[in-house]
This record gives sequence, C-alpha cells and structure tokens, in this order.
Amino acid sequence: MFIDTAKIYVKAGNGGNGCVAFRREKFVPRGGPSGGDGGNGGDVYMRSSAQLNTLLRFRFNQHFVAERGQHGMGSERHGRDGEDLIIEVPAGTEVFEEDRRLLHDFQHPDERVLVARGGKGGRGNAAFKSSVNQAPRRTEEGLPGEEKTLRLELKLLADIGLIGFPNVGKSTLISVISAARPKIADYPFTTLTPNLGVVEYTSEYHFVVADIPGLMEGAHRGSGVGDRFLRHVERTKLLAHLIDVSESSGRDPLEDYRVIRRELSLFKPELAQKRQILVASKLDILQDENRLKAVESLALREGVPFVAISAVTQQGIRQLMDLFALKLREAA
Ligand SMILES: Nc1nc2c(ncn2[C@@H]2O[C@H](COP(=O)(O)OP(=O)(O)OP(=O)(O)O)[C@@H](O)[C@H]2O)c(=O)[nH]1
Ligand SMILES: [Mg+2]
Repeated sequence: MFIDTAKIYVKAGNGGNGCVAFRREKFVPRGGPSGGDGGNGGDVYMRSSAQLNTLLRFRFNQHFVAERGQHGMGSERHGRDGEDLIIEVPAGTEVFEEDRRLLHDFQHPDERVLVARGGKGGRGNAAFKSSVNQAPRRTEEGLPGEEKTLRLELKLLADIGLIGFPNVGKSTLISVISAARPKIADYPFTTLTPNLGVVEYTSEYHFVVADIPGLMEGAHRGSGVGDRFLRHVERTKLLAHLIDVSESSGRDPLEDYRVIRRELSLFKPELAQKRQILVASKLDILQDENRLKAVESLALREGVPFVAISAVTQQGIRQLMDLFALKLREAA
C-alpha cells in the first residue's frame, strides 16, 4: 500500500489581553474601571474534502497559524475574536499527534474536527470591580493558543489504472508522468506488484495513477501473474488500456484489445463496464501506420476516447494528461 505523508505545524490564536482603563468624564473626578476583555484566539480546524486526493499541497505549506484575539480597549470595548482557520485535507486522511496517538480518522468528506483550540481572551479591569475595590488595576493576559505538530497519513487510492499486456510500456508511462520510478525492462512481467504515481497536472489538481502487472490470456484463471492485481484497479474511476501498436510486440493490436477486454469481463463484469481510454503506445518505433489506424477506428467504433503516445519521445503525453483530467472530472 502506497502511503502519502505530511508533517504540519498548527497554532491556534492567542487570546487578547485585558485592558486597564478608567472612565474620564468631565464632571466625574474619579471614573470607574473601564478596561475591556481581550478577544478569544481563533481555533484551528481540519475538514475533509472529496475534491482533494493527495497530501502534496502540504509539501509547500506546512505552517498554519490562526489569528490572535484583539486586546481589550478602553470604554469597556472588548477585543474582536480571532478568525478560525480551516485546513482542508482529503477524505481518508488520518491525523496523528506527535506521540503517534490518533487524533482523527477522516473517513468521509465534510467531517470537521478541532485540532488546536484558541486561547481565551483575558479580562479587563472593568471585570474586577467589586464593592471593596472600586478602582481595580488588575487585568488578565490572554492565554496562549494550543500549538502542535501533526502527522498526516493518507492511503492513496488510484484514480486511473493502467492495464494491458506485459511489456506494452505501462511502467515507462508512469515514470514519465510522475515521480514513480518502477523497474522497466524489455521482458514481460517486469512489474510484479503495483506502483502508484502522483501526477501533478496543475499545482492545484493532482491525480493518482496505478501501474499494475501485465495481463494475458487466461489471467482470470491465474495465468501469468494472474488477476490478483486487478482488484487494485477495481476502485479506480478510469482505466487506461495500453496497446503496443508497434511491430515489436509481435502480436496483432486488435487481438490484444479483445483479449484484455475479455479477461476484464471474465474477472468481473463491472470492470469491463468502467470508463476507459485507449492508448496506443510506442509510436516512435511503429513502421506500418495501418496498425495505428486500425486501433484508432476500433476506438471510434467502440466509442472509446483514444490517444497515441510515445513515452520515449513524449509525443502525445500532454494530450493524454488532458484527457485523463477531463475524464476524471466527468467521472467525479
Ligand atoms: N521505443 C519505445 N520503447 C518503449 C516505449 N515505452 C516503453 N518502451 C520499452 O518497452 C519495454 C517494456 O516497458 P515497460 O514500461 O517495462 O512495460 P510494462 O508494460 O510495464 O511491462 P510489464 O511490467 O512487464 O507488464 C522497455 O524496454 C521499455 O523501454 C516507447 O514509447 N517507445
Ligand atoms: Mg511494468
């Protein structure tokens, strides 16, 4: 399981100090105490969002400090409370205290939890007036807001699953579009366990791609590395089916398509129903253009979005990422 982690520092706002003041009125020689209370410091909350899917944003922003309360003022005016701060995290995030104690497990979107409480504002001298002390000079200081270091953990779920025959270039693709560095080699079944990569489509929008071991005829019965890994793409929103259109596969690309589709439906019909994109790979070493055209018209007939790429020359990679982002938004 691929786990995204982040460490952040949160600090709730300090309370504002109480104020010492006395009324000054024209004909009143000794006015009463009039220092107002300080405002409370802002709290820090965390809220889970269905829109976020990685902790990547915390790589650039690790400090979260809520506003302090305003100090009290004369004429019994109270300081304004500090604004609360809300930190958005992906649903699925677990939040731990420094001692590894679980503070909260955000299982669903729109959960809101207090993680650091703001300091209470101090009372001004007006609050200390009593029958025995008509002119108190006493005030309280605002209390400090809570501060802590939190560790966030998120089990990444893939948005997109890369599937296809062995050796068609799935791992090469994920290494080109993300920071994942899986083993790549010119033999089948190089990949034996799934790899996940985070694609930073824009600074705000990221998605997670899973590269799984290659499939083959009979995979649903356990041939090759079998269908064990198909469950890793069961919860994805989109499948990208890679087909090596070059002669180097030694197979017919159309037949490859049919074999994989059949394996998907034999494994689980719902998988075959999932949204898919057809990706023709290894364009740079393709000789007979008709092989590409055949796959393109197949995609047209099946009504499946289609992109041709070369992970080596990067041709078509941008279009593929645009299509991924577009289809994921449609699926959301
Ligand atoms: N010329 C060319 N070769 C590529 C391209 N993409 C991948 N390859 C080569 O194809 C071979 C297989 O690539 P991998 O990325 O390991 O393929 P895979 O689909 O992950 O294979 P398995 O893990 O075995 O299922 C490697 O030798 C790659 O260098 C491409 O766009 N052009
Ligand atoms: Mg691989």
